[in-house]
Amino acid sequence: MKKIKYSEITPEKIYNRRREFIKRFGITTGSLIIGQNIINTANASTNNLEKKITEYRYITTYNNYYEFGTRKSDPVEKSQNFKTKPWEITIDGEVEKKITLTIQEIKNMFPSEERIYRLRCVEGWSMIIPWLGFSLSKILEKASPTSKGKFVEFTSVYDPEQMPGQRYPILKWPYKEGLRIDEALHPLTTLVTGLYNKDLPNQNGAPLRLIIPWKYGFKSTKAIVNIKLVEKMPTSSWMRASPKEYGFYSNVNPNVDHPRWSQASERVVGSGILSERIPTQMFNGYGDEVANLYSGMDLKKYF
Ligand SMILES: Nc1nc2c(c(=O)[nH]1)N[C@H]1C(S)=C(S)[C@@H](COP(=O)(O)O)O[C@H]1N2
Ligand SMILES: [Mo]
Repeated sequence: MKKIKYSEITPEKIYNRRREFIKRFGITTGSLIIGQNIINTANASTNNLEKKITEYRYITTYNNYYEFGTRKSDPVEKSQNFKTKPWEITIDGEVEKKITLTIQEIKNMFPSEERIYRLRCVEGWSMIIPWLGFSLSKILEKASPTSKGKFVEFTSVYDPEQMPGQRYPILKWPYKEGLRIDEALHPLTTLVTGLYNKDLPNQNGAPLRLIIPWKYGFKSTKAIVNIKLVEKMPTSSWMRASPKEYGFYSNVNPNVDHPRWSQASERVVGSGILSERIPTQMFNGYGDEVANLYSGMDLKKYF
């Protein structure tokens, strides 16, 4: 076997060797990562994505994170000294039990598992990312939402000293997003603690971010500090900035164009020299799991 230099051992190499090991010995992902088996229903539809996982270098250098600047290279360049320790997350609002947990407490209480999901950005590109995380519903259940908790609002950290982008009014800071309670409780809605089997890099939203696989990427709030149950539909930062372009639902939908461009296809980041474009799928390919959340709704109106 060829000897590997330390400098060659990228997170991607470690990840691929682990997968090779899993394939050969038939050990499940869950048992290897966290010492227990998890039957992961949320992962049922992701198996066919495995072969096409986007390379680590693209996932971690081509980012949207306006707190660190609007260029794709800003997050990796400007977030490396961002402090994610100590870090607390509060779940409050319309709950019976308000809770505040450190990121370490969250990691201990809610074991992360691998979830390979496609991230489809509203700008028209996508990546397939091996996230580490757990269903948001797990942590919401602990707080016991009251019957008034009809929506969930997510808030990112506000720290202009560390986040140069927050010194400019590009968006209303802090970054906010929202989900309907049934969307938030759906098992695919994931709180992410890592990717490629490692902690989240700062540029991808450390220490805790969201991923909602059937919605455009901007719904996936990074660096979350507060999760609030609320009675009324929250106004997200993007809705506030441009309500005609960004709706509350923002489900991936090839039939509803952005006012300034088509949403019918997407460029797969890192898929060769002539970056491949593929047709965008309704609900980003997760329709079997989530279409029932919107039965009877006009998705052109509720975009
Ligand atoms: N706090 C915060 N969260 C954010 C953003 C942001 O600018 N600030 N950008 C969003 C957008 S537009 C996308 S496409 C995804 C990108 O996630 P990635 O960089 O991990 O691929 O993060 C989303 N979450
Ligand atoms: Mo995005």
